[in-house]
Formats: sequence, structure tokens, C-alpha cells
Amino acid sequence: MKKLIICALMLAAGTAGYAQQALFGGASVKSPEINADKTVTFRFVAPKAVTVQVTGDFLPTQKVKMGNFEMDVPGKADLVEKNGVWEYTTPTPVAPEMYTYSFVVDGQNMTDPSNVYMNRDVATVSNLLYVDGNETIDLYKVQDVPHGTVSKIWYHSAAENKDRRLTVYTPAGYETSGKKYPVLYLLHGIGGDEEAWYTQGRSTQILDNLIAAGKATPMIVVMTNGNLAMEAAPGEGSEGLTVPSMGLPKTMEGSFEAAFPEIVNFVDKTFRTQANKKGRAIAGLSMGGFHSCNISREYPTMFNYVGLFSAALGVTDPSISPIYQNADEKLNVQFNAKNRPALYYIAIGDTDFLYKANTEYRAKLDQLGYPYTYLETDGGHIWRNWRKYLADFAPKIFK
Ligand code: FER
Repeated sequence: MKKLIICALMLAAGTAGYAQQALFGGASVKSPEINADKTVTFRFVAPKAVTVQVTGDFLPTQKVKMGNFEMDVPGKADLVEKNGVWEYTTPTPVAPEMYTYSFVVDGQNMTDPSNVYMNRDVATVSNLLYVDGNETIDLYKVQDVPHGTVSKIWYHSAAENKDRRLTVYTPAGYETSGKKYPVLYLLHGIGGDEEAWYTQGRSTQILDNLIAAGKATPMIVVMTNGNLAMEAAPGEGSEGLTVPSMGLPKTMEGSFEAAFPEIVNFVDKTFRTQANKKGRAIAGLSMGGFHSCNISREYPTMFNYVGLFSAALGVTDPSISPIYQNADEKLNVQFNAKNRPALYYIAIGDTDFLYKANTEYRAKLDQLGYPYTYLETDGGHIWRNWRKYLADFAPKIFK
């Protein structure tokens, strides 16, 4: 009888998931399962579903036309049903990487209820899949090394008359060393926010691991929010639980670039920084690469290291902001003998929809005799590449 009562209580607790701690939940199947041969099995319980598919960046990509661009999107694979459980095992081992995936159930994208590890990228939630086995994936994992500290810190933007949030990484030992550190400003893409590099970008793990291995100089990393219409990432500002979206009004119209010095001033006042050009780097992905290009050109004495990762170059009409005007003259000042950055770094994947724009920009730098370092990888406009670029760029700065 006592057992029956406990069982009944557990059942009630398990279904009444809102009023209390979810003590009795959990998955009824294992998914994903990484098999001994490094194939991966996905499972989903849905006795009444008609089709179940899995989609994710571990699958070969498909080309899809979006506006003027041809984009690579993750492919899909069909799960097969047996006794109400749908299942798919990859035909070959999955290469070591950090992947994201989701299910498509009767045409609707949804997360895997058996996998608690999730990630939001702009407006899409997906599950995480880690496949171990090489140095790249090791760099993205929390290792048994000294760890830095991550702060969610608010600065006052006089330009926007509001408080805005930054994610700031200080390296292991910062609290007690008394030393001054160089600063890398690390910028996200369109629709992203100050959490993007911290979550799927794995920036803090990459920095912890590179610094511990002696490959990168201990540095502060400041991850900004590049949309001035927002105070902070969705759900983290006084706007409340807003619906994330792309193309917000103050993203690629010059005001973020124009107001960037107020962030640098705040960081120099708040943290022990090497507050000069030699101690500053700026890098970003896609829209953040566009911002890094514009900010470093507008303020040519501010940054000694510039990283353009899959940068969205040449996509904005110069007439909308003075920031985008007289770009050639400003670039000439940025690259004169006094200001020339110690490193101007460009990286892109060979199937990125921005490949052509980057090739044209490099041709222009070549023609003008402005030196840069170039990394070309395979693949498109994806986080797998941006993590790689950060891991390649960080050891090259502050040397
Ligand atoms: C565009 C191409 C790319 C554009 C923005 C981007 C506003 C940014 C992409 C990203 O940040 O991922 O034409 O126009």
C-alpha cells in the first residue's frame, strides 16, 4: 500500500510539472547515442507521427536560394518507426565536432526531448551533439585547466540613453594578479547578441584552453551586443521576453560603429586593461566582421589587430551613414605607416554566400598594397567555422 501511494505521488509530481521542481522527469529513450564506432543514433518517441526526420550540421548540406544569395542549409535524414520509437543511425562515423541538430516531426521543427543540452541561435533552438576525438573538439570543452571568469556587466550608453549588457571574460588569475591585460572585442552576427560567442561560439573554453597551453596571451574578451535597439539578449533586458528576430532597426546603419568608443572607454575604466592600441583587438563574424572592419577603419588608432570572420562586406548602401562614407580615404589612413594594424586577418569558408564579397575586398587590399593574413576553410556560414577562426586568430594577437 505504501509503495502504491509513493508511486501515485511520483506520477502526480511527474505530470504537474509547473508548480514545483521537476524531480521525476527524464528521457524514456536514449538520444543521441554515440556508438562505439562513432556513428550516432537518434531516437524520438511518437507513436502517432507520420514522418520524423533529423536535421543538423553533421549531415551534408543542401543549397537553397534565399534572396540574392545561395545558402547552404543542413540536410535531413528520415527516422524509421518501430513500436512507436523512431530511430536513425548515421551510415558512417560522425567526425569529431560540436554540432547542433533538431527533429522535424510532421514538418515541424522541434528539439529532442531526450537531450537536455540546447542552444539558441538568433530565433532557433536546437540540441547540442558533441562527438569527441580530436584537438579541435577538445578546445571547445571545459578541460581541467585554470578557468577565467565570465561577467554579465552593464554599461551606460550615452548615445542611446540606456544601459546595455556586455559579456566579459577575464582570464584565470585576473582577480589576484594585479596585472593589466590586453582586450579582444568579439562581435556577433546579425540577429545575435552578447551571448552568441559565449554559447555556441565556445569563446571562454577556447580562451581558457589556448591560454593554459601557452598558445594565447592571457587577455580579456568583451562580447558586445551589436544591435543598439536592444539593451541585452532577448529575455535579459527590461523589454522582457521579446521574440528574437533578425534585421532589427539599429544593427547595420552605422550607429553601433559610431558609438563603439563608449564601450572601449567603459571597459578601460572598469577593468585592468592595457588601454592603448597595442593592447586592443577587434574581431567579429559576418555582421560582426562588417562592424569590425568599419569600427577599425573609423577609429584607426584604436585597434592593432583586426579579425574579419565571414565578414558581411559590401552589403550596405553608403548613403545611410557617414560611417560608410569616404571608406577608401579612411582605409588609407588606417593602413598608413603610423596606424597600420599589426594583424589584419580575413577568414572565410569556400562555400560561404559572402565568399565573393570577401574575394573582392581582398583584391582591393592587394591592389592598394595593404597587407593581411588570409585563412580559407571549407564549408559555409556556420559556427563550426567561426570557432575555428577564433582558435586560429587568438594565438596571433598581443604577441
Ligand atoms: C546581407 C548579407 C549578410 C546583409 C546582412 C548579412 C543586411 C549578415 C549576415 C550575418 O551577420 O550572418 O545582405 O544585409
